[in-house]
Amino acid sequence: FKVSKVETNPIDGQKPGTSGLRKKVKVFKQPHYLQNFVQATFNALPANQVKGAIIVVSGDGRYWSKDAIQIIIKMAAANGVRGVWVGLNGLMSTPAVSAVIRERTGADGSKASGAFILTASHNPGGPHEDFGIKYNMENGGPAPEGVTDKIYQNTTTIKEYYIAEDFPDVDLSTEGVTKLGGPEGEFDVDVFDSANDYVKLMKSIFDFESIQKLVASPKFTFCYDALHGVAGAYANRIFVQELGAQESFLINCVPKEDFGGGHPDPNLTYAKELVARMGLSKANPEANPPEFGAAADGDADRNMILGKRFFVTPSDSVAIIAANAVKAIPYFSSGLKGVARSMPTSAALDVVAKHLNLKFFEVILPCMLNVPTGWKFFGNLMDAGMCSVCGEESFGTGSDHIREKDGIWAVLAWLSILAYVNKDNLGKDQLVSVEDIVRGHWSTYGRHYYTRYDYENVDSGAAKELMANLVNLQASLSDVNNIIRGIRSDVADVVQADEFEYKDPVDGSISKHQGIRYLFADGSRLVFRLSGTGSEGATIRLYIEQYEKDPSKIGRESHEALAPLVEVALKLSQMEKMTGRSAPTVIT
Ligand code: VG1
Ligand code: CO
Repeated sequence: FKVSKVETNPIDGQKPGTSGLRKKVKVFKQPHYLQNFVQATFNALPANQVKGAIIVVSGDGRYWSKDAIQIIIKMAAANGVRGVWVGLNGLMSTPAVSAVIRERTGADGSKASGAFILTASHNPGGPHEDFGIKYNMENGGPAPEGVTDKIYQNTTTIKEYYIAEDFPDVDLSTEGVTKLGGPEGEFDVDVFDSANDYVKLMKSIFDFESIQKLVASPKFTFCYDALHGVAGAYANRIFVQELGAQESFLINCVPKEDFGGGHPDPNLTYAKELVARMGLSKANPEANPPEFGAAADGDADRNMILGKRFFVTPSDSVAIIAANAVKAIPYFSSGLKGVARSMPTSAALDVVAKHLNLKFFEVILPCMLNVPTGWKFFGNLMDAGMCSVCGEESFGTGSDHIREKDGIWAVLAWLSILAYVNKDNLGKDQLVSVEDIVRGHWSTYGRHYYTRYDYENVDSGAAKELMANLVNLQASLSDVNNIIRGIRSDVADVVQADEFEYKDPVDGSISKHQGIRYLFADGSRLVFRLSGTGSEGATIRLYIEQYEKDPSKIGRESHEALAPLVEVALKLSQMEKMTGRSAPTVIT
């Protein structure tokens, strides 16, 4: 076949956000739109990661993925790539892509040097919804800012792209290698089921036998909701075939291009069916909920963990995993290298890190770091051997087994903890529940009351103004405290107010304006950020946190405990006046 050089012009707005370029499908379908971005990426990479290299192309299966995969294969061939690895039916979860880059070896011993991941994660899919693309590097993690900046620069100057137009479409529904001669010699497309690679990796981390014993106990019931995302392509294999769960424990586990019309975001608002099954819906009370529930987002890197009538905040989840990892998960048995969380994530993990250092397990070089949101910031720490377990309040949890957050890994981590604490209990009447584990954790470490308010699709101008006002206010702490006194008398004083700035301890790079922080004398916190993953308007995120050490006060309802801080946050930011919103779109 022949290579066509197609003339093109730069298209505005191709700057990748927190996790790649995410736009409406109709934007991606514009002539040259995807092609410009893909060529800009090839041009941004070192030549040896393109010419003669193997790249992975796959995604969460959302609408338009298959067309995009065929286009990228043709462009890869034309740019001198030697082979493309594609998940069966174009499906691969984001964590599986990371695992495949790091672990998979081709028939001839080759390794992949990077991946195009086609996902808009937790954003809805379908002809009128979102599509997305991001590039992951050789370490299996998202391209660092240096590379995404270069990609963006290239999109602003691009004049031509290369494509093998007469290259036949590849059948993505059959496993196997298609050998086709490329312009530069060999060119193969390898279609394979990444569940094999992923299961192999999970088995090297967790004790599947102990989880099987838990799952086999008739008292242990479970519900896993893939929200019709790509997690469904792994769920049956892992939970049913490997661990022996009943098929009826899985819901919405058939991947769909439009996620069944839903919003594939694993939280209490969007994972409605699971929330009802777990007995957490007031309108729809369930008489006998399962012991354990979990959900994933579209690309399966996020997770929500639930117990019977009980919600585990993601900030608590990572703290509890870290506190139990050494004894419950073989991969960590020799200790944690360090733990990290994103800045808006609660400090529950910090408290665990301090304890681990003092008395709990033998820990090698424990360190605790706060990073900006976006998984790429964790990758550097992991590559440098500084971090074993990390998490974000946004339902992201993971470890250094790969360089992405990992939804199914988090579920297996919780199953491992449940299996560990119940190992002598399986014959008894009552299992130690998820709720018991969390309450036990609070009584040891104290509780971080935590909530996040999201205002989605707010007018961009209004959102920017709200943020600018909050920054201006930070100039005088005494003014801030006067305003707060006028709102409520029962909150502590603000002792520090700033914009979060992160200096990467590994490469020294500095990321500024990573969130507006108000820190209170009692450890409470308000954080305001604008989302970098939306595709329309602006999304304001408000994070509210309060630490309670007194064991007699850790059992309150979260919204009651946080009411004073919520009121302060809304009035201080003039949320309703500036955005016209009297309530957030989503509360988590
Ligand atoms: C959100 C989350 C952030 C996460 C990012 C990518 O970003 O807040 O914690 O890293 O999504 O997750 P933002 O900028 O919208 O707040 V995913 O599952 O969308 O790759
Ligand atoms: Co995701």
